[in-house]
Amino acid sequence: MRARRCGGAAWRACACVCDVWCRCSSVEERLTRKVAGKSAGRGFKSHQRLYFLIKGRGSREKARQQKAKAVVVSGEVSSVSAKEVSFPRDLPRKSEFSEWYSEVLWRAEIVDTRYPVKGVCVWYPFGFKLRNLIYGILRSLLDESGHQEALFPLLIPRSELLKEEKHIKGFEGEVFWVTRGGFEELEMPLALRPTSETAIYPMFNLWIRSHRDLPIRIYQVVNVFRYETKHTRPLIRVREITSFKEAHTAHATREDAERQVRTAVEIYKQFFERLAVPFVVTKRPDWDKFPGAEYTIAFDTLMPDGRTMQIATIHMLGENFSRTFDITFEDADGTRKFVQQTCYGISERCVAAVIAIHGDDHGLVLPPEVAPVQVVVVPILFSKASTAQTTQTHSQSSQGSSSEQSISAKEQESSDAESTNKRVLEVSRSVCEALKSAGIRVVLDDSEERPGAKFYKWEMRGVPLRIEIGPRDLQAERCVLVKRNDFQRKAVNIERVVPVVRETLSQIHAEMREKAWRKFAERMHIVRASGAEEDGETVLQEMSARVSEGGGIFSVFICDSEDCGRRVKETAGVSVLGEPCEEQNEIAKCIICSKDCSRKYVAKAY
Ligand code: PR8
Repeated sequence: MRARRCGGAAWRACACVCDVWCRCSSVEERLTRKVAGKSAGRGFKSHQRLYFLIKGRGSREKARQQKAKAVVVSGEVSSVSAKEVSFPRDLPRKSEFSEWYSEVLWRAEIVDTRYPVKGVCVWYPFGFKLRNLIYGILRSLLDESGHQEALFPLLIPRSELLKEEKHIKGFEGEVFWVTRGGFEELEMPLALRPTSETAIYPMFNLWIRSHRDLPIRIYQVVNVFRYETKHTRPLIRVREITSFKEAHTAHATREDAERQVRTAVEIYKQFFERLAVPFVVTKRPDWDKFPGAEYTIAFDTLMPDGRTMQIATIHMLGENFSRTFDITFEDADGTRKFVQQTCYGISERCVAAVIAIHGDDHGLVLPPEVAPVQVVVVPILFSKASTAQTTQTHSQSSQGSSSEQSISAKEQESSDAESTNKRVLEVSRSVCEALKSAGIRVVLDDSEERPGAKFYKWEMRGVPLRIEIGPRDLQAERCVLVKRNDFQRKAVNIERVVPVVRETLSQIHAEMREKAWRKFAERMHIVRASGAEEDGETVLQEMSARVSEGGGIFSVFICDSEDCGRRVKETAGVSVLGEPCEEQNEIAKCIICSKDCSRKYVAKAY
């Protein structure tokens, strides 16, 4: 039976262009099914469908252009042999970032975008493990600094959501509404939380009575929904943010709330350092702050295409929400006061940043601390064919003659090869066990695939370290370590494998961090101060040219006004990120209006 073809977003995203529910869930499975001529109960008849199955998520146009190069251009699926399949060596180069990014997401099994709702995706188990390891760091940093994890409802009554005027003004265009329950219209429509201030603060109103209840520092990791109208992109701009870590705090004094803002900045710095993700920290312009905040501090990183991505924000709410939700406490002197509040958030963009910043032409490169598999052990065995061939020769010759002499030298070789293979496997297993006992996430790949295919698979998944053990290594009692970040190899005595692996994993982190920050610094452009109006024009032109050459972050004199922010966007295509949070003492003329001002970072932003 022919399956229904998927429509809308799912249709565009569908890897095999057959139907959205084709269930070819993993890369290997797709390949196996294709080779076996099966398609999970769905018919892949045309060569073009097969092409998509092999090649993945290219556009139809791309498929047409490359058809001449396709592995199979006609005929039935079952006629394809595994050897003929060029998949999956054709990952787009990282320099074609957009294509590379979407290919890597499914080839490395991070998320599947075929779910038939625009802007939402499904985490594969491997991707979810990566996500959980990353969020594990965040959770431990928050727990260690006095935060407590809680969980609030997804649904927010309309009356609560509308209470804070500026907040709702900022979010009204992004809210998904639940208006019916079964057959009945709801008396009070319910919003799917776009963020949880208006779910949490009515409860703060009930929980906070006295100064002894303060400070409160809670966080939750939940899904929130935002009806994004801009182009959606997996993990980067989604309508269901599945991994929204939001922290909310309440304090007795302004100073304590300000201190909390600084603490949050420090927590986020540590978090991104552990992911080896470089960033700048800026205070957003007043016209671009979080709806309902007094001010917003943001972390931005630089993506490979030269655009910045906001990866975290910290908001000083002051008394804006506590006045609206009447969150008061009795101070030590008996007076009633409004609490001072802050909130700060991070989404799955942190996972996107890790993928985008460290990945290369071979796929993911993961920082060891968050890699779901930190080490893969690949035994290099004599091929099955070479061991089986001689066995076959033996049985044939035994049928023809019973002579003892028919046991050839080849047979001897075969049995030697088999016992060497056995030994290689034993040593590989023991290396694995030793690493596992040392708390290292290790996998032994003793599957039937050839070493090249295994290398490819684990490189795509960003496994930081590969250990190869082959027959020659056995004699020398060593194994070979291959680092994913630079493919450097080194031979290590098997006895010393655990400490050397540990050292090498930390070395990999340090090297990844150094490389990421170096590349980041290379794309930070300090634009000289302008003295006159003509200078401003030149600066805008130069910036505009640089943006199209490769982007980056520009440090430039521009004032705080929204008009100047809009002008710079129109003329040079860059947005104002904000004022760097590090100390600044330089003042010069705004490149647009010539007023005195401090430096701001500007960039083409996601
Ligand atoms: C708050 N309230 O909500 P924020 N897809 C992926 N990530 C996103 C998206 C999206 N559509 N929109 C925002 N983010 C505050 C703080 C509770 C916690 C990411 O703040 O609206 C961005 O990285 O600034 C953003 O910095 C972060 O969520 C927090 O969202």
